[in-house]
Amino acid sequence: RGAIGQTEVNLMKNQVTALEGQLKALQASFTKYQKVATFPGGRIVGNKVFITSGYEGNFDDLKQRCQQAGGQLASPRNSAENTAIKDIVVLYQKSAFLGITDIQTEGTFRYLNGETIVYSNWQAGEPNNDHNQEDCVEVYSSGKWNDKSCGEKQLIICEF
Ligand code: 293
Ligand code: CA
Repeated sequence: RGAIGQTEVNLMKNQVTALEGQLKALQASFTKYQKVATFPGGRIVGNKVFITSGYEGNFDDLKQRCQQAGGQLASPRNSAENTAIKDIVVLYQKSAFLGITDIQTEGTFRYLNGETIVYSNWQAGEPNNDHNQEDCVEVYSSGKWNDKSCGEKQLIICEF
């Protein structure tokens, strides 16, 4: 187990220089793709990207389409994420379904993975389970939430 020689040091210096170049290229490419992802109906919050295709459908349809694309229905965990979703609702002038329901237990709203929600932004008087058939959650252009029948057609917003 000898000391690291000059040859190894020079090899490593070359490798660091090569990696620096690759990192710079990757950063430039990433910056470009962030612009692509946000034009015009996308929003980036932290590591999450929220985006719509403009498609409208019922909850099961939208859930399936986000999953098929490798993401999931938008599931805001804080106000910054909710604002990003609201911005997209305003842009498309159509309410959107979230990846949140109380299908499992009436009155307990959960993310699609079964975790109970850590953040909410209900409109006053909601959730009211109107006609005893509202297990899904729509976001209004105000950003406020309303529980709504899962069979209604809403705007798709996925998160990746
Ligand atoms: C009722 C009372 C309304 C409310 C509505 C929604 C339906 O009609 O004030 O806006 O329910 O909660 O999801
Ligand atoms: Ca309601």
